[in-house]
Formats: sequence, C-alpha cells, structure tokens
Amino acid sequence: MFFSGEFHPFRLPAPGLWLDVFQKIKAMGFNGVSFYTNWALLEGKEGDFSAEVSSHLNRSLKLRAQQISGIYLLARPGPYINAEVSGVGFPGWLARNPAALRTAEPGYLNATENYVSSIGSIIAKAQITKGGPIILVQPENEYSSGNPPFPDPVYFRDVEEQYRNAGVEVPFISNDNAPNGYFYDQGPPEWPIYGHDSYPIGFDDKIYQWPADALPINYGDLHEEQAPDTPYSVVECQAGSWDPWGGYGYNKTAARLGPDYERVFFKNIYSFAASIFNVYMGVGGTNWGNLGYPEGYTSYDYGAPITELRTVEREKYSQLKLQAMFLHSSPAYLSAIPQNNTYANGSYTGNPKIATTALFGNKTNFFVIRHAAYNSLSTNEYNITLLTSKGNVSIPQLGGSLSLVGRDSKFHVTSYDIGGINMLYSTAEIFTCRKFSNKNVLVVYGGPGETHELAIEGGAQPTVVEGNNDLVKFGNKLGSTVIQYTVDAERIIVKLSNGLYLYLLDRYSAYNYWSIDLPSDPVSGNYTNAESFSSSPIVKAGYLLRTAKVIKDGIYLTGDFNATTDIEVIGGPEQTKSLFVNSKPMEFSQDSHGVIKSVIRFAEPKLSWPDLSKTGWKVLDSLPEIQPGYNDELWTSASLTSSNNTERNLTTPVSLYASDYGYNTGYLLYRGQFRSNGNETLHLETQGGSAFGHSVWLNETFVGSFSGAITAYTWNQTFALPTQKGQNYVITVLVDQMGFEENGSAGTSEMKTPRGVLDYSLSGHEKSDISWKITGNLGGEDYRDRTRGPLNEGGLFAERQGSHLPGSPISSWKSSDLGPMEGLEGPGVAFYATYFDLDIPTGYDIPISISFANTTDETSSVRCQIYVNGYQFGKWVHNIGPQDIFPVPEGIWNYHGSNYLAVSLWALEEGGAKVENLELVAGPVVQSSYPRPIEMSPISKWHKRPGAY
Ligand code: IPT
Repeated sequence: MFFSGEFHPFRLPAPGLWLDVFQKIKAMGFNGVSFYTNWALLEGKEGDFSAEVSSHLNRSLKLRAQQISGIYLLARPGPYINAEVSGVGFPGWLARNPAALRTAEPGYLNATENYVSSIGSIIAKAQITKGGPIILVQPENEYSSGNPPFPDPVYFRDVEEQYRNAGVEVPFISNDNAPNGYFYDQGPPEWPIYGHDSYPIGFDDKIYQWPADALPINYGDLHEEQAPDTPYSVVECQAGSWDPWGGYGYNKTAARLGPDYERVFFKNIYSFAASIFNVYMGVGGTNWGNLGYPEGYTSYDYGAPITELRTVEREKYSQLKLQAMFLHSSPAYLSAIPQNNTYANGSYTGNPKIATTALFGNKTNFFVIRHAAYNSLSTNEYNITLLTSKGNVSIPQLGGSLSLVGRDSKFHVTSYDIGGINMLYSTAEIFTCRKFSNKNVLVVYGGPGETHELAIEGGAQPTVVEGNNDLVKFGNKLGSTVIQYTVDAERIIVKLSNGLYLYLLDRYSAYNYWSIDLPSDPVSGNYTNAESFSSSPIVKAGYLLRTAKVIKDGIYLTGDFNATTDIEVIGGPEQTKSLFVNSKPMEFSQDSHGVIKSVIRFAEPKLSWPDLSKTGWKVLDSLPEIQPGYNDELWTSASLTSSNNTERNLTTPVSLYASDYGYNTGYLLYRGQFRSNGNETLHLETQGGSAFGHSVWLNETFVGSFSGAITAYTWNQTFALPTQKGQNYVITVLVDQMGFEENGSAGTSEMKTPRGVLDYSLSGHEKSDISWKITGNLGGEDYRDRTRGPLNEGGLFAERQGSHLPGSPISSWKSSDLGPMEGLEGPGVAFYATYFDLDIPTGYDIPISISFANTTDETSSVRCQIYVNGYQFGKWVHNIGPQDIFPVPEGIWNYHGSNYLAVSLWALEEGGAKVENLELVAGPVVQSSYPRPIEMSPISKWHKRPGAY
C-alpha cells in the first residue's frame, strides 16, 4: 500500500526543512509523499527552464526523501496541476498562445515540451529504477471534463509520451476528479493505473455539516466496474480545504475536516481495499511570492494534518497516525477482498442503525462499522456476529453490548495475527502490534467509556498488570481467553501467560504512542520493509518521535517535545542496556516486564526578538510615478493593436492586457497621457480576480480607488477628472492582480483571462486620444531575480528597484520611526524597510510569523506586502481578510544574524492608512532533534539594477 500525504515543496521554499516534513509524515506511519511541481515557477520565460531552481529540486528530491526519511514519492508534474496556484501552474506567457489549453493542438503541446522534457528528466533521474525515491508519476491532472474532443485519448497519450521520451519508466497513474472512469478501460502497462479524487464534503467552510448523502459508499462498486484489475487508488483524498479571500480561516477548516471526518470518511475508503491512498493536503504551505491563485490568500495551510508552521499539534495528525499505523501493522489488509456491501445497513448486527462493510482475507477479516446514517450524532448500541477462524461468533461473548458514539467509524478484525498468536477477534481498534524476542505486544484503543472485547486463541492466563481491575472481565470461551473492558483514560495493561502484552488505551492516550521503522537493508535505506518493521520499538513518548535505531545494546531515539515527557520503550531488542534520546544518554531503568522507563526534560528557551516599533525604519515613496516630471521613457509602450488572448476581444485601440507585454505577476501600473478638453470623466474597467483593487491618479491628484470585494473579479468605475482645457495630463492606474484563473475544463482557456485594464473611455475623446504605457515587474518575463523566481516581485517602484532585497541601500531613505505603523496620511504607496538581528536558540523549533493582528479599525482599505530577506511572504488585504498572521519559515528568516524586513503599504482611501500593530510572533515552541541551524535558502542581495526605472 502506498499511503501518502500531499506536500508542495514549492510552497516551502526552505529546502532545509523538507526532511523535517518527510520525517513527520513517516512518523505518522505513512510511506509516501505526493508532490506537484509548478511550471509557472520553473519556466517564467518561454524556452528558459530555470537551471537554478531545477538543480535545487533535483538534489533535494533525491536526498531528502530517500536518504534519511525513507519515503517513496509520487511525482505530479502536470503541466496542468490546478493546486490553487496562479494559472493552474501555467506560465503567464501561455496566455499569448492561441492554442486551446490541455488539448492535442500542436501550439499547446509544443509550449509544454521544454518544461516536460526538463522536469521529466529530473524525475527520471530520481526514479526508483535509478536508485531514487520516485515510484509513480501522474501526467496531467484531473483530465475529467472539457470541450470536444474530450476525453481525447490522443492528447492523453501525447502527454504520457512526452514523459516517456524524457526517460520516465515507472508506472503512470491518473487522477480523475471523481470516479468517472475516464480511460479506465485501457489500463496499465501502457495506460496509467486508474486513480481518482475524493472531496466528499467540499470547500464551503460556512457550514459545519455533513450532508446526508455525502459519504461515497459506491466507490468500491465503481472500482469493480471500472478498473478491477488495477490497485484501487484515491490520488487525492480530501484532508482539508482551501479557504477563500474573506474566508473563515484555516482553524475552522481543520475543525470541520477534523478527526471525526478522518475516522468516518477515510475508513469508508479503506473498506474498498485502497492500495494507493494520498491525503490532500498532508502538509500546509504558503502562497509566497504571488504564486497563489486569485481565490486564495497567502496561507495554504489547508487545515491539513501537518500545519503550515509544520506543527503536528492538530488532533487530525494523531488520528491519522492511528489509522496509518494500523494498516501498516496489518499485512493481511493488502490481500483482503471487499465483500458485496450493497446491503450494509443491519448486516452482521441485525441493527438497521448500524452499517457494516467487510473485507475478507485468507484468514484475517476486516469489518468497518459506522452508523447507517453515516453523519448521525447519536449513540447506537449493537451486538455483532463476525466470521472468525472458529466460524461465526457473536460478540460480545461476555454479555452487554458494543456502542458507536456520535460521528465515528471503527475497524473490527477477526483472526488477526499478532506475531504467531491468533487473535480471534477484537472490537477495539489496533494501533500496532509487534513480536519482540521476549514478548509480543498489541496496542489497541477505543473511545472513552466504550466497552470492547477481544479474544486471544489458546488458554493463556490473563493478569492485569496495570490499571483498574474493576474495568476488566475475563472469560474462557471458544478455546480463547476473552477480555472485555471499559475504556478508561488510565490505560490497562494485561499480560497473558503466553507472553503477550495488551495495552488497552483510550483514543487520546494512544496519540502518545509511536513506532518508527528501524533503518534496515542499505538497498532500501529507511524504506518500510518487513524486516525493519517487525523489530521496530513501540514507544510511548509525547509530541513527536522521528527516528529510532539500535546500535549494539543501545536504543537511540530522536524526537520533539513540548513538555517534560515520560518515555517508555515498551518493546525493543531484549538486550538493551542504554537509551539515548536526541543523542543524550538517558536515565535508564527497566521494569519486570522489560519496559524501559525514562524522562526527557523540557527546558523553556529564552526567547527575545526585536520590537518592530523600535528597530528604526526607513521609508521610500513607492509612487514617484505621480510626481511632476516623472520620466516613463523606459516603460513599455502599449502598442499592440491586436492580442492573441482568446478570452476577450479587444475593445481598445491597443491591448492593455498585462500578459500581452510579459507582465504576469504582482502589481501592475499604467500611465495614460492625454490633452484635456476641459471637461472629462474617465470610465475604467479593470480585472484582477477575487479581492483585487485599483487606485487612480490624475497627475499627482488622487481621483479614486476600488478597494476590492470577494466576488468582484472585474470592476467598472467612473471618475470625474479635475482637468483644465488644453493641459496635458497623465492618468496613473495601480492594479493589484491576484494571479491567473483556473482551467478546470480541458480545451478551454480560462487561465488566459486577462489582467489589468480591459477597457476605458474618456468623455469627449476618441479612445486613441490616450496613449498608454504599462509596467509590471522589472524585465517582465526577463525577470531579474533568478533566485526567487519569476513571480516574487511585481511592478511597484520599490520592487522594480529591487528595494525589497537585502543589502538595499536604505540609509539614504527618509527615516520613519514607526515605519508601517506610522503609515500614510493620504492615498499612495510607501515602502518601509528595516534591518534587525535574530538570535534564536538552537535545539528548538520556534516558528516566527509576522502579525498584523489586534487592529481596532477593521474596515480601512489598505494593502500591504511583506518581504523577508527578499522573499514576498504575505499579501495583507485588510478590508477583506481573513489572514492577519503570516508565517515565514526558518531558512528564509536568518535565525542567527541579520534580517531585512520590508513592507509595502498602499493606502486606497483619502484618509490614508497605517498598520496599527506589526509584530513578530512565535508559533508553538518545541524542543527539537531536527538538526539546526537550518540551511539558509538562497538569499541573493541587492545590486543596482541596470535599466531600472
Ligand atoms: C483537486 C485538484 O487536483 C488539486 O490540485 C486541488 O486543486 C484540489 O482539487 C482542491 O484543493 S480537484 C477536485 C476538487 C476535484
């Protein structure tokens, strides 16, 4: 089984932290990671695949996934990826290509060729056949709807062909957006393994509800119809959601798609014998540097099991660990066959309120229990009759009944192997089990207060060695020791005379248990394999355990701790004499059951960092364009009288679509010159996507703004211009565009939807009376900053000058004590910058974010962008929100030296604007074994930019 989490390396541009993420995924019991690559970031200029970025990717993919973490990879390079990135991963220059996107039109396929062959050969070098971690490749993405000739096998074959030509030899997998069955009948080896998405409760965070029919109970049947000969593959199983501008924030998302969702919805998928299962997202990320799509803001936390801050504190991380570890511990699951589950309500229980679906193996059977009304909040009692190696057995045997409490779903198993001991059945869910040389250990869990029963074949004598005796009943039936107990917050440990230890936990205590594969055979490195698994220790710890190894008679563990934590090594090699945690020798004691006990002490780090109202700021006017005498000689003249853009017919004498001139990212500026007739009103139509905005000046006079609205992708506005007849004027328009649109339907070209000024009129004039110039980022597609890539900087004066880059000579700028907290008294754009040192203690993971929170004024129209050491790490649209706190990873921050923080502030209203509070805030602090300092991301420095205007 390939059990993986989706992670977008390009959303964490600090490769020094990728291994951290891989280890946290591996620690959940997963063995895989699925990742997209983003064409728009790799080929910002047509024909110019970025070598800088690619060498990075190449090195990082191979080393970090494979070497230490032992994670297999599914590569999803697109070229279409969706992924809530600008233009679905399509570079802006594609907007000038008239070919229909995602079709076999040569214009489109040729445009993709350079990217696909370049990324394809990077992937090829990192394939498992070449000793790398990549075992699967998904070409395209959700080729699931479109204009005729959709579904076009010729096109799909062409995309595959491109990857094969680049040397990709591992199997392909597809990703239908639902089980539509496209191309299922072709199948491997030439066609991909058929895979699909599952997003059962959608993306609308306004409601915390599970609609009545949202549990996809027919996926198993569809798989049988569609692709029975291929492994059942859910390439994206919803594990969170994007959140739109003005949304409710990711903590709500995480709650809505929380541990109860994982229990009910994921177990439903496992009941179909999933072989390839990828949760989307496994890890949150950041839409830094304008890489996001228009509907989304900077954070792409997604409410994922691992947060954008890389913490594992969400309960859904722990819950998912229980599930993944169970499957990891259950090789019998791999060959179990889903039964005819059409009539699940009442089956096995006779209780119509309970639905049971089954998977039968050679010996071991698996049963998934849920409420018939899957979203029921009530408690349903049941008794159940299950097929075991001793025939049908009615459970519980020792009286009473079982219960399903609220939104829950459970696995019951029968005839389950615990290292040579047959467990006849268990209604408690299995976390893991191991056979060590001196004992067998089974760790099970249940909901608080529930009654569970399990039966171990043979007549072994049970003894409660820890916990409340009164909660346990023993019996001897069916030639087995039957144990019934009530789940308590205090664990119960039962020892059987056959050497089996049962750890009976409640779900929440189970979250503290870990079992990490030992490194094994050097050929597979740390990849999961039977040998490493069967001997890997079971450890009770706390926040996170990362790695385990055994050297001679010592056990070496690494992990992260957020409190002083008791450690118990419950099972491991028999002859252990010493324990090391995070390389430190620990106090060592072993009880009569062979359990090693110790304690790791948490020491609060001393934290201090600068108060941003005291670092001393400098300020630059970032709108010199409205000053008299401003020279726009070096700007691009808007001179194209036609456009290849297929999404909108030109209604102006010359195109003003930004991408027609190679400006594909960030802020856009226009200057229109005209001679006045003394009585003008200007009508303007701009387009920038959800939450975009614009401001307009006549010479240095502000004439108005559009502050943005969630549903306003386009805006029409009329301005009375205070003109005098016969004078020459310049109209300056600043447009915040939010990225290119999506392109979900093949053969359409929505991605090309233009950005910037669409149309205008000036009363009493021909349109041609205005002559326009345009700029975006300096150089457009010949972008200057090869390190941070083509999207990071937009068209603000300060950005064109590179003033966001460290080393920028700010000493010549004006001083501003409070910087952005001083702000502007009228509309305009200011650019603030400050240098300060950080000295953060090593040995800890201390995520630092920039906070704009705690403002009293919720409505003022102000847009800020923040840049840390040159990387744009936040786009704050105060009047729309919801994001006020912007995480910046270590590695972008320099935790042990100088940092350069810059903030652009665009005040859109007459009264000006300021940031009330700007501070550095720490996320959850953990004492961490992850090697620090973190390797710095490439931080190229400011130098005077030739040709900057
Ligand atoms: C699925 C996309 O494949 C993925 O890239 C991402 O956009 C995700 O949606 C939503 O976050 S498409 C699925 C909604 C059918």
